[in-house]
Amino acid sequence: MASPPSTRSPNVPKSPPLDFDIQSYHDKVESESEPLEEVIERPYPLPPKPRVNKVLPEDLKTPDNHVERDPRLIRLTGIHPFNVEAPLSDLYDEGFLTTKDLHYVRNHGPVPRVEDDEVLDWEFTVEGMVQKPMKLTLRDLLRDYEQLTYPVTLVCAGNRRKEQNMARKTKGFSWGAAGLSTSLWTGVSLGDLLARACPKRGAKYVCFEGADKLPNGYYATSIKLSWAMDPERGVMVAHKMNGEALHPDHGKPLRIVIPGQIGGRSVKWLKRIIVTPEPSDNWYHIYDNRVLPTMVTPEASANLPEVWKDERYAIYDLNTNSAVCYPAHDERVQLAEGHSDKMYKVKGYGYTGGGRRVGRLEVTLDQGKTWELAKITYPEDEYRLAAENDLLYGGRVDISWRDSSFCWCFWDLDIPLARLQDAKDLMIRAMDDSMNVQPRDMYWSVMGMMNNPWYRVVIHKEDGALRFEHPTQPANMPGGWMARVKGEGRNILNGFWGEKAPGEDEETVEKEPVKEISMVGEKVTRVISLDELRAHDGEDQPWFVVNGQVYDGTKFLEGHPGGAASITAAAGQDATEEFLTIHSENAKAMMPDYHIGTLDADSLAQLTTAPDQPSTPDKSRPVFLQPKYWCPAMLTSKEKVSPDTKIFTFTLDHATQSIGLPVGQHLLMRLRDPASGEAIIRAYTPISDPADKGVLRVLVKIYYDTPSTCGGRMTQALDALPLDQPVDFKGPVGKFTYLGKGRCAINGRERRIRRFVMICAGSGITPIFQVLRAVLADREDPTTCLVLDGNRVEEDILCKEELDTMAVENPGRCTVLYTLSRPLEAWEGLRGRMDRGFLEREVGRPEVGEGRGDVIVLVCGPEGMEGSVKGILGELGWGEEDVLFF
Ligand SMILES: Nc1nc2c(c(=O)[nH]1)N[C@H]1C(S)=C(S)[C@@H](COP(=O)(O)O)O[C@H]1N2
Ligand SMILES: [Mo]
Repeated sequence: MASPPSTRSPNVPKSPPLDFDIQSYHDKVESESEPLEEVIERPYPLPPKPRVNKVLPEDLKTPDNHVERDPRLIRLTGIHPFNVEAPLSDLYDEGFLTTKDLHYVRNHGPVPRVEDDEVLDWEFTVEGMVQKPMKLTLRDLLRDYEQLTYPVTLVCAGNRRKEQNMARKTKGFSWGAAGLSTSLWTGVSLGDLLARACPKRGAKYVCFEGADKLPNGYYATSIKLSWAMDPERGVMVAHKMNGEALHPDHGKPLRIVIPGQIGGRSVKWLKRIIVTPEPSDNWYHIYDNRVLPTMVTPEASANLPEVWKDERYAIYDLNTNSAVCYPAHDERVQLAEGHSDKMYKVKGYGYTGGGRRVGRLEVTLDQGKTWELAKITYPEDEYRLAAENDLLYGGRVDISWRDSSFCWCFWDLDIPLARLQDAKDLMIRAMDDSMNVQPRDMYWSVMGMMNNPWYRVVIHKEDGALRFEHPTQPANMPGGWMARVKGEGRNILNGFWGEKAPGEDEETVEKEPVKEISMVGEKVTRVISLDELRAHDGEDQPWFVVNGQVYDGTKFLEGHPGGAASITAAAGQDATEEFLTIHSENAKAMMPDYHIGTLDADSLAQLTTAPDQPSTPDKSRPVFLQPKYWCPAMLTSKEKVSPDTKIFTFTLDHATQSIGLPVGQHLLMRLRDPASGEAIIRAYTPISDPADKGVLRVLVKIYYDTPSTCGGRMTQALDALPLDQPVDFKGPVGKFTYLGKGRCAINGRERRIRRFVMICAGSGITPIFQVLRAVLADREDPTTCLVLDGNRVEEDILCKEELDTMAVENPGRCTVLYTLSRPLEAWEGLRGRMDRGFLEREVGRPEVGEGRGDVIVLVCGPEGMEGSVKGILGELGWGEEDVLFF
């Protein structure tokens, strides 16, 4: 009888694995496996012959320009990062084992580059709560440990997510039903490795960290130590896939492979194995691969760090799932007269998790009233027949001792065409040996993971033929009954796949109107190349791109509320992300007027994948802010200055680096939504002194959710951000600059003034404060300032101490008046809102004659306040050119 790998007796490796006289790891692979394959009759399948691929043209401009790929793969997240699945029929047609060519790929970022001659020297560690921490190379792993080879199906937790996205948008991209693949993996039992390191008492988890550095750190996650040590679980540290060294997309040179669990735990490009008492605290462990409760909306999830961190919502074992592969989507089957007894073989795949096994697969043709058992085949079982000493790719295959199942299975059922013709649809469901059965209805959740309702294929009868319609097509590909039903205004989640419920009256169906603002000019047909676009990357006739459309920003230069700088900063560039996150529906509705053409497809691909900034921004540069690209600064402290306001301090690249923000201008701050990775961008004016170096301080009022209103996405995400995390900045932007001694620049035009009236409310003080401080800091500046600051209660007044000090120290030049709408009795200052009476009294009418134009009113506050101030000042005779809104 064979025995499991020697997990608990680490010092006696079973078969001294490969007698390694390592010349080249790659030569080894060939010389070892090929002759054997010819000689031995193996009772189990071997992988199909892989193709020889090239680096694809679309990858050349990306950091993955060293990775050879198969062009059949469908890209799910644009060109980069590489997230792909094969066309479902192609995947099925390869059979039980998938080649590297069609194996799905899930890369959170660029693929680490490892040359062939570096592979054997690849170092990794086993550290943390172990008695013997180890640092070893792949060479050591090959030489000192027993090698194993067995098939494992990897499945991304997002498999079939497109269906969830159709029902209701989730925070994940749209996988079809081909987000899974099976390979023969060769490597070492993780249990063997850990046993040699001797985990200490109290150790409960094993964390894995990859070499891919991502926006929120290295990719890492964890599983339970007991699983890692259990031979039945089969967790492997793998260095070969289908007999070849790992393909770069699949972890070259070393990865974890965890059978029965979601792919997300199988860390690629493995650098560290860390034994810990707690689960991983890595960002990707917390904010990815979770099924949050179904009522948590995408918006709410952004501000629920405790919910994300709740281990009960982390996914480990896969759930039960299945899909139809044939008939394929849009397949047609001719119905020949008199041949109604003809059969069609319906077929597909099934899988489940945790080493369990699919025990039945059932087909219904009447929407679940009756079911029929399909035939199941389990090719994985053929490997259980391998001879005791069978070596494949240098690894022992023998798994006769193991009971668990690690792979997908196949099902098929012959159905008379006549029956298919009579049916509306065909559905499949799987049940595993724990009797976990796929549900009829989807469990929708924020990340759209583990989607596994009955897989439904609609049957259409057209011109003497049957046409089959799958639920969706991957990525943004059109097609599928879900899109069709949705387009008819019906609700996919009504329990009847969006069809009319029995007894339902057509009238009662509420249509969801689909409303989107068009940003393209109807008559615009011009096709624009990247070269033409790039010719307009300056201040003269700036062109920019949103959603692949080209806009001419020239006419915006003067009137743009964000100032000319934000247009010229976008010139020649793809501004989609910034534009869409900053602008209102109204702004979007104005866009057709400025639309001049469409970027051709190649140009767009180049533009959107070109790194938008130097890959290593020069950290020694004297000025932090860059107008054309985002630069990160570390959040190093948060200081509460009022019940809902904090000062966030960011550390710049070095102690003498200046911020680079002219007085009166703003910067853009970009955060990633913790859940989706979606960008959130807002403009802020820092509270830092422009002369400060090495740090940037931003005062932010946090708009918390209340029972009746949704708070601010940006401010809550910033508040939730842990310390020592990077935040991106870009700038400056803004139409107003204070040049000193009464000189201002408005939209680039200079103007001299004698007096500022500064009207603000709440955190609107920040841009005002910036200008006020600059005026007063210069003893020779004769400009006078009147600050009118409106708030609800005294503790809402921000920077009050600083403002009071400024007023006391500059009696002739600075007056600060606070007014409170809900003051306590003890309040001695002004009372009431900044209404007409107040403004008439404190600001008055503009001077006429000689003094005209000597005064500028700066206004900053909530939208409602700015609107009413604008109206009142207009009535008092102030011209538009004299009142500036931040
Ligand atoms: N280092 C690293 N490991 C990783 C990932 C990653 O982005 N970086 N993606 C994970 C996810 S979500 C999945 S589904 C699998 C996909 O493995 P594959 O690309 O080899 O199919 O890798 C996992 N391991
Ligand atoms: Mo995944």
